[in-house]
Amino acid sequence: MTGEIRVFVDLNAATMDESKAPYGMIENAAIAVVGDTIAWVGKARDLPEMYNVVEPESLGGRVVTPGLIDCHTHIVHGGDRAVEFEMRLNGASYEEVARAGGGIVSTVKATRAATQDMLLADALCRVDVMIAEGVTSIEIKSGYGLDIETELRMLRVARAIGESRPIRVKTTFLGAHATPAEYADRNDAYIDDVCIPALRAAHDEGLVDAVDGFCEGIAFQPAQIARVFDVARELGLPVKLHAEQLSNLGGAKLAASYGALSADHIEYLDEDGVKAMAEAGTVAVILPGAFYTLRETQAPPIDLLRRHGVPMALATDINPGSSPLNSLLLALNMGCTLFRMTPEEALRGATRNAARALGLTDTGLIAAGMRADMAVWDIKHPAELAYRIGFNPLHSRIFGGTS
Ligand code: DI6
Ligand code: FE
Repeated sequence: MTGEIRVFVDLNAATMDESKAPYGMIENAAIAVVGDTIAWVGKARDLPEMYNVVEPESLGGRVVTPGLIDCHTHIVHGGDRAVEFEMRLNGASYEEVARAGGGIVSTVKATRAATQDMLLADALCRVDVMIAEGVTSIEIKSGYGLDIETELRMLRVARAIGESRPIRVKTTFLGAHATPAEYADRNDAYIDDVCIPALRAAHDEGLVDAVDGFCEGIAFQPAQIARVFDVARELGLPVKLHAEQLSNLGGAKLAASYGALSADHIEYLDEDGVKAMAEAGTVAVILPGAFYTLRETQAPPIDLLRRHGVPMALATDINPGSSPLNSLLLALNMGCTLFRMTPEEALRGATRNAARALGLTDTGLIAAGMRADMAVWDIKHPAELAYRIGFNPLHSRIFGGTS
């Protein structure tokens, strides 16, 4: 390892290492960083002599966690759906909203009309809120273009976000998010004419890190998702899937059969699907924001996931319709309060397991060899991160070893 050496002391390190105490907690710890990599972490009294070459930096007894990771976002999009939100609360039905041009259709229209610079400026406002909450990695999906050019533009914006801010971006192609108006009732034709060609073009341009789909009665059937996943496999891209959000079409089982990184939402997941995910090592991404916004009643099977050892991640699913949730900390609180996850499960869901859901092996954990992506908090116990509602105790963020 080469680069500047930094040594942090007077801290309690919630390393999230599962083999240690709860939260992988090391009290009265020290962390040595060389360049952008964690070189050593342990009790301060055990700090190796070789790191006594620099003036240690005191963190004032604060708690340090891995940088937070939001592993499921639609943070790039045009426009917003505030008026639709108001219509619904004034009694309009989902159908009346749709007839008035609401729903995903309205976001597609706004996204197609926006330039790359407009989409970037809009998204950066939301990304800055995430950064201010200690997020160091974020996943960003396409899926509001639903034509080749706009899907590519969304992914170019996602890449530009990673170049414009101290945050790591993993992109996901979500052409199979919805069928655009010009292909109404012609889902298969849309998959053939637009979705798959857009995926190939995006891959050729180096814009795609993973491929996703929306497997639901109002979106795409498993057989249609499989056609997109077959192309992803041909291109050597990992897959993930919006599955069992509103019904059980066997989406999670399909995703697991492709060795998916994750199956997301999964409110209607059954034990058969849980077992398939466990066998495939597929992460369950829990998305309380959509459940809360849509006032759903079917919670994801947290106990089944625990029993079968399926890793659980937690994310905002920030999108202008079903989950306009810009706070990963609030998502932690929702995961606990709405779905009865423990605060430790919630924090692991926004660090170690969120990294797993993105196929990242060098972050989400404070350990030697991992990227020095960390968050320093004005809290006494890590449970405070899920406990408080609408409170951001971030003191400072370290991204790639730099504050
Ligand atoms: N599931 C959802 O809840 C969102 N997309 C998806 O796959 C809905 C997105 C929107 O309402 O704009
Ligand atoms: Fe989503």
